[in-house]
Amino acid sequence: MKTVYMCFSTDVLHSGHIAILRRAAALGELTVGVLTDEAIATYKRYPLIPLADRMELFQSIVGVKRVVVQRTLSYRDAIHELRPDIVVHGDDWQTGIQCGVRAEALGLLSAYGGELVEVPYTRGAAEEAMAVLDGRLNMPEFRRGRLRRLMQLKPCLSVMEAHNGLTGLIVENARVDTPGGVKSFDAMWVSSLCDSTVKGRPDIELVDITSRIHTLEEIMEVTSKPIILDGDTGGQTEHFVYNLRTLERLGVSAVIIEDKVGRKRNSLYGTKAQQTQATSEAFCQKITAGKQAQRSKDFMIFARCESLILQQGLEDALARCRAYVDAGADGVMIHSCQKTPDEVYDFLRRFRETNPFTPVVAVPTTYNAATEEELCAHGVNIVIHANHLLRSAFPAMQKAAETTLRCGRTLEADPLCMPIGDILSLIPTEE
Ligand code: SPV
Ligand code: MG
Repeated sequence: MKTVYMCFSTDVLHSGHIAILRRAAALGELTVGVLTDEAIATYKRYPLIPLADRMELFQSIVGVKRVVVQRTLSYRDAIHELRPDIVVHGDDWQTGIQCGVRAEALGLLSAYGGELVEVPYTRGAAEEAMAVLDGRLNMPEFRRGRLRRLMQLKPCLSVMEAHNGLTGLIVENARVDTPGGVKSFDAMWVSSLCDSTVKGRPDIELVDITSRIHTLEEIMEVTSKPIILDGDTGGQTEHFVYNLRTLERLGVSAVIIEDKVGRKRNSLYGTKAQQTQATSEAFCQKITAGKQAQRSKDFMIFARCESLILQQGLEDALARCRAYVDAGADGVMIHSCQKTPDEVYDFLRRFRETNPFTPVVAVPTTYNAATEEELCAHGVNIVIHANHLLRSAFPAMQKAAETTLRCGRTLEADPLCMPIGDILSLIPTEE
């Protein structure tokens, strides 16, 4: 009897899956691989049902001989360990993000005479129902808790800024095939710098909460990934406790507030701009009040420490961050505007002595030679790429404007632009 292998990432079984399982079981002795939560989270939404329960689900299906764990999207380990005569998969992986995985599997199978059987993928009523379920993932109750859950799954999250619906879609859908597997962003950062700049306003808490909420709504309307809001100073504590409940209700996963008072300026000015740090006590009170006001269990408040930005030294940063955690902060953000990550690494080395598990956020805008992998190895749990979609778009727009002015027509600007056909089909309609 031949041995057959199939791998599943789904957490809701429908008639289409049962049909393909029956066909696979008819080919021989069937082993089902169940993709880990971490592996699924690398290329699509994280599963609603955890791995152990999904394994049980498949174990109970007639025709499934055994169930194993598949740890990566790649079939390499499964094929090496099981050497199946046949791998079965839907033919939908011939294109799209999984086509590299398919090519690798084909190569590995052909090395020993194994065979790939592809079953036509049809989108029936059950798949439509699944799409509706997926569509519900942007509902606040699903989205809000997803950041906390991702932090439990992965040692370090990769977060990109989004400042409107379109950039939200870019962050939501960006995927790359790397030697380490398929990569996508884990969450979105709604930056005060970008949200202000895109409105032509300075980053001084001038764009009010109503406007910030409007930006959030625009992004949330078209995406499902978790959102971290840059809450600036959080404003007055009396207002912060109301505003954070609004954020919770919208489905924001976390707000990061910084320990400054008065006229807030962007941190990347360093000490060039006059800024005042809040007292540790006052900021702790704000954190505690926020945590007490919070209604959902999943929402998080991260405390952002500006001591390194304002050159107050490592000891001040450590004392403050420890106090902020004691006051109830779910994690800390240590910001730096140095060209190298050294002071952030020094901070982490010391901070981890007392707080081995407290989530730490870093924003490597100025020290961006440091990779996510390096930052993670030093103990960073969330890496925020804080302004790069806005900063990359602006030069292209400026160039298109100047080219048009210079030439008195737009022909010469065409190479800078997306083709009209592409822009028309960029946002699919539902009919
Ligand atoms: C932002 O993106 O608005 C931030 C990060 O607060 S920074 O610009 O580095 O201060
Ligand atoms: Mg900001």
